[in-house]
Amino acid sequence: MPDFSDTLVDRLAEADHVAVLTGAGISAESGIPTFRDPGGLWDEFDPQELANVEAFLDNPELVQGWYRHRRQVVVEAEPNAGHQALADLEAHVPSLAVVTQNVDNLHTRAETGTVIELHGNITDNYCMDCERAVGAEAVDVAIQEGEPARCPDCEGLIRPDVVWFGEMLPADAMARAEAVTERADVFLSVGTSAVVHPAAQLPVAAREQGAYVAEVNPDTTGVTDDVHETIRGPAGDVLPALVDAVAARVDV
Ligand code: BV8
Repeated sequence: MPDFSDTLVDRLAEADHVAVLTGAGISAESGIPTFRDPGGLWDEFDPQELANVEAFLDNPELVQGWYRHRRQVVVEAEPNAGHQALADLEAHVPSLAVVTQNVDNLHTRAETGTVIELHGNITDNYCMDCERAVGAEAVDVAIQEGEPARCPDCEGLIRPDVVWFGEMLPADAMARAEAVTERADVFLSVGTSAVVHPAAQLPVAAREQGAYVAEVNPDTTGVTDDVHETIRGPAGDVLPALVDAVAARVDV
């Protein structure tokens, strides 16, 4: 049985506003590799080679191919018990917001009501020049022909609608994430190494404004020293048990 405290269950049962920051770890049990774990995405590739504009312009076909591969993994993946537990939690708290660093769409596919995507979404692509949206199939066809995928309107390079290193996060998503963090009574940090900023700052900001902050992760992270409670375990085990405990407390 995952070892969370009665305090956390009580705080969640009494909370008006709950915010949850998620990272790649919540999708690990859906078969999507994380970034920094052994065998993760960065094991194969150096982030400087792939997740930034310079790398993309230097070798668009490699980066487009990497995202195409990741899109295929994501499309074949299913939300797991951890995603589902967060969707279920919505029935037991007045307001829940999931702020995700993930680009895999799995919180949305688990039908969580409020999902704030800080780093974009891998299913969407757009032209770097005219910025029109371009379907993933246009990318797939071009790559199969051994060419970088280009915009059907202006021939500009097509890129995934994700935030690369050195790029600003979408202003509206960041503003919404800061707002739900600011008013949270309870803030959960789930499945993130908490090394990428500005997302990694959110659990710290939550604690500073008075939220009860707990972390769900098999390992220590960049915010382990900043949270009130650390629950060591996989999200797919911890979150369903936690939501069951909250439901039992709320529904009495
Ligand atoms: C920006 C692209 C303005 C999309 C990604 C302040 C301080 C230091 C550095 C900076 C700073 N401000 C800005 C920076 C620079 C940089 C940064 O943070 N660098 C770090 C690495 C030092 N940030 C930026 O460039 C951001 N832009 O701030 O613009 C600016 C710019 C320059 C300079 C100043 C200001 C842009 C950040 C977004 C970058 N894009 N990816 C894509 O291809 O997906 S980052 C990448 O890491 C992913 O998006 C991912 O979401 C993100 C975070 O990783 P995690 O999700 O945490 O995944 P990770 O593998 O690391 O950890 C998984 C965890 O899960 C582990 O802890 C593991 O134990 C756990 N786990 C495993 N299994 C389970 C589990 N947990 C639960 N259950 C399980 N079963």
